[in-house]
Amino acid sequence: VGSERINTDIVTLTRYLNEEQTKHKEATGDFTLLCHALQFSFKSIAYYIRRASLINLGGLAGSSNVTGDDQKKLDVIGNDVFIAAMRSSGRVRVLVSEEEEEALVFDEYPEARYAVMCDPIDGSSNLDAGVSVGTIFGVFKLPIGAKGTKEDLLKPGTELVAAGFTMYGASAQLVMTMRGGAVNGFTMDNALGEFILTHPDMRIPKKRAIYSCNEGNSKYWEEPVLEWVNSLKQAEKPYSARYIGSMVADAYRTLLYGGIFAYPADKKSTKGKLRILYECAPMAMVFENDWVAGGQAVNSKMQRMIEVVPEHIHDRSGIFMGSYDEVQKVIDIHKKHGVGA
Ligand code: P6P
Repeated sequence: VGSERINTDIVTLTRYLNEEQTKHKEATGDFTLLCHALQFSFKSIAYYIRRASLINLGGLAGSSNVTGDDQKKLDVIGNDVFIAAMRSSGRVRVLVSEEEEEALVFDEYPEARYAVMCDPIDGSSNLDAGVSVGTIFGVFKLPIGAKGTKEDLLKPGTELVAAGFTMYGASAQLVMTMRGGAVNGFTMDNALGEFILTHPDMRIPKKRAIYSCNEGNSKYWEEPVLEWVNSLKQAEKPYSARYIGSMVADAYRTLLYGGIFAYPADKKSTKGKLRILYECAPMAMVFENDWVAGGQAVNSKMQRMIEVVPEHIHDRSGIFMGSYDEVQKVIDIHKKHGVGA
């Protein structure tokens, strides 16, 4: 060991959650137990993804999910792992998953007070190419007396009590935030089997000349979007283009480096591609939760993404999210075209 002392005061996710609970005198511990079940599902999915190519979990499972994506074997396993972890926690009443057409209601826990939505393995079409995929999740607390139906999830992101995502890259990176709290990043230490707090209180840079969108769709883009992208390319110092095609990977880079990620609604996908409940709303909470991280997230009508209410559990939206100033550029151009406030 050199002169510097090794940090032995490690903050694991488990410790962080337990300490957070002590800050809320009225806490019953239910939310903490739910978060421990979330933590277990991330560790378990990370395990399967890491072994996928070794135990032939790559490739298609031969089925397709409600939104028509070809289901990869890992999608199915990730979904099963997530559902089992939420159900067995005994703290979840109703669960919406990208992989399930209907909401799952856990009747065996009529007193459970939480509703969870998730995309167990988002970006899975990239799996065989070794591109980072992730789990995106959000948590609502149900009102007293709620029956636990899918309508309990048709709420704006402003009502989320927690949201975040885990990116399965070189190591598993968890980014999560709780209502009114900071955005914290945790890195999985495989030796310890623990998520370690490595990025406390994440703040997204106010601006950065990086834009992230699939320009293969530009033929279908509306005029304001075309003008916005062109303005970045023609800037005195042109922007860099970075697009991975896996939302959690593009989101994580944008959160760390700054810039903007966009998946606009367009003439082909008039409601957009990304799903409100388990992609757009959780990401919006991470990027602008009470403005803590300092970013912005808006839909294609320039409404705050976190205020948008889905019409059904698999409803979609356009989204622009990232550095405050970069999203403001989009808002200002749309305003010039009469779109938005
Ligand atoms: P495209 C992955 O399928 C996903 O849902 C997101 O993770 C990603 O941001 C987007 O779709 C990529 O879509 O049309 O660019 O391949």
